[in-house]
Amino acid sequence: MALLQIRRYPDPVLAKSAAPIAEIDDEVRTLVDNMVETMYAAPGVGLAGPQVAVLRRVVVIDCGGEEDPQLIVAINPEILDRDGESYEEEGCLSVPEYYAKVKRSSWVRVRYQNIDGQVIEMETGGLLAVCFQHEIDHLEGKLFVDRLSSLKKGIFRKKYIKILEQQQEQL
Ligand code: GNR
Ligand code: NI
Repeated sequence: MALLQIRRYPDPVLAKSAAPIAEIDDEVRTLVDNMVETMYAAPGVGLAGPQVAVLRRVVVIDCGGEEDPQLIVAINPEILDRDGESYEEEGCLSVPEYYAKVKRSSWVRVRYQNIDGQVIEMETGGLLAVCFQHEIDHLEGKLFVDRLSSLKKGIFRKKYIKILEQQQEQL
């Protein structure tokens, strides 16, 4: 297994849409193993292909926490249905040190293939529903900061320039 480099905004790969996975072969299985390792090492509760510069429709999620890990590997994930509104603080491994509340659906029904190619349908709410929406956005080249109001996006840009500058100084 290997740790992958997580791309950060404004890396252009994060704005591209990812292609469906036609066949779950050894290459896909190795990618998934490396994404899982990278997500846990970060640490994060999710990771999508484009964040590691792989423009394929694969996401890994674990909203279970250290005590009770609940790994989900979702290939070609789709949101079939959604309902309600939630407004929770989000962060992103590709947008370090910036957090903001984002409007999402509070309930989703999703469909995906697991690592064995079985089609899974599941309904969920809470953090897991937010995570599915956040990760599937990555597959469309969308980041949570793209969902902020234009006023908040302006504030984000100013703050983020400073965050990046500070990180440069630390290198
Ligand atoms: O680690 C992560 N935490 C998080 C918190 C609230 C809403 C979404 C997330 S996903 C994020 C990891 C990540 O960037 N996935 O793409
Ligand atoms: Ni993210």
